[in-house]
Amino acid sequence: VITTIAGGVGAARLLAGLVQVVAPSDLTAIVNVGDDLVLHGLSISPDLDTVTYTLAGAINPETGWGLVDESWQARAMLDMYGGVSWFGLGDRDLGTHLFRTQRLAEGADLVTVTREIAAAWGLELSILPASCDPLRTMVTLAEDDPTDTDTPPLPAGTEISFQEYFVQRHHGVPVSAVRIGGADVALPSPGVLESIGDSEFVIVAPSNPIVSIDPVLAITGIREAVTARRSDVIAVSPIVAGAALKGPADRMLTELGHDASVVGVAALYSGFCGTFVIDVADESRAAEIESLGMRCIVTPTVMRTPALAADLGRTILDAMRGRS
Ligand code: FO1
Repeated sequence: VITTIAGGVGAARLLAGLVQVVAPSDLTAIVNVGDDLVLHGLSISPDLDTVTYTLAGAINPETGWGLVDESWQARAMLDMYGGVSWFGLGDRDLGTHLFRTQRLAEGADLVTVTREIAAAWGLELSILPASCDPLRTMVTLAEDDPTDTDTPPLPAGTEISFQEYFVQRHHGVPVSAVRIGGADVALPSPGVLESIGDSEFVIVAPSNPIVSIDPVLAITGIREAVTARRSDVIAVSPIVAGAALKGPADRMLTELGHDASVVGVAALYSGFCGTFVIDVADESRAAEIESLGMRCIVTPTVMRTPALAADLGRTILDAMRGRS
């Protein structure tokens, strides 16, 4: 088995490449749940759903989240009532959250419910929430955030949830700190530590290091389990030529005092990761990465098409299987 530590869109694309080159039943994805939220009384797990929908070929290709062929009647009703509609839940997607919420209320754990959802989509890879316990990534605002049409103003120093930062405030306000709420008491889901320990190798997907990968590693025992496999851990940089392909990873790195470059990410990962994959655009930085004690692989990493994602998957396999 090959285990991938995953956030949302970048991880989902890589997994969609890997299933083209490895038997899906040999793949396990350990997925971030720090972005999860309860809204309208519903348990919503965006990264789990992004991975599931992408591998099912049902993701909305324009947004990278939510379902294709979506309609928005429920959201229109919320707008009519003056309800909470900043977090866009399409009608089809709502069915997933209704099912998850009901099954959790019946006493099923998040591993079971995630498996049921993946099975209904016909997926053979194993998608594991990093924890079944509540984990909440929280963001502290570095500056006053002025009001706009639908969000109230907030003073610098206010801590808000990840989705309030990412979606409600369009990740447009600088941050001064990120805290993974609940990480000190959350336990890894059943099977997570075993999967990391027993895998042929572990892939860290090109996801946001601070709000996608770190919330997984912050759960009791996971960072240690990954570190114990350091020489069998390969990470793909989410930063290419100093910029994030999607989302605020580059700005967040800078705001939190890191270098928004492949070298900055490699420095964050060097303690638990032995091989680091960078894009050809960053080739000139390879020696700096090797000076951190990591093997550096230079290859096209931008997964614009499923074929390019498969190529990246193949490069990762060759890099980890072709070692002496
Ligand atoms: N992202 C947005 O930018 N706006 C939304 O309204 C939104 C709704 C949403 C609903 C379900 C879901 O699974 C994901 C959704 N996302 C939305 C994406 C989500 O906020 C991000 O993909 C992640 O949490 C970051 O990895």
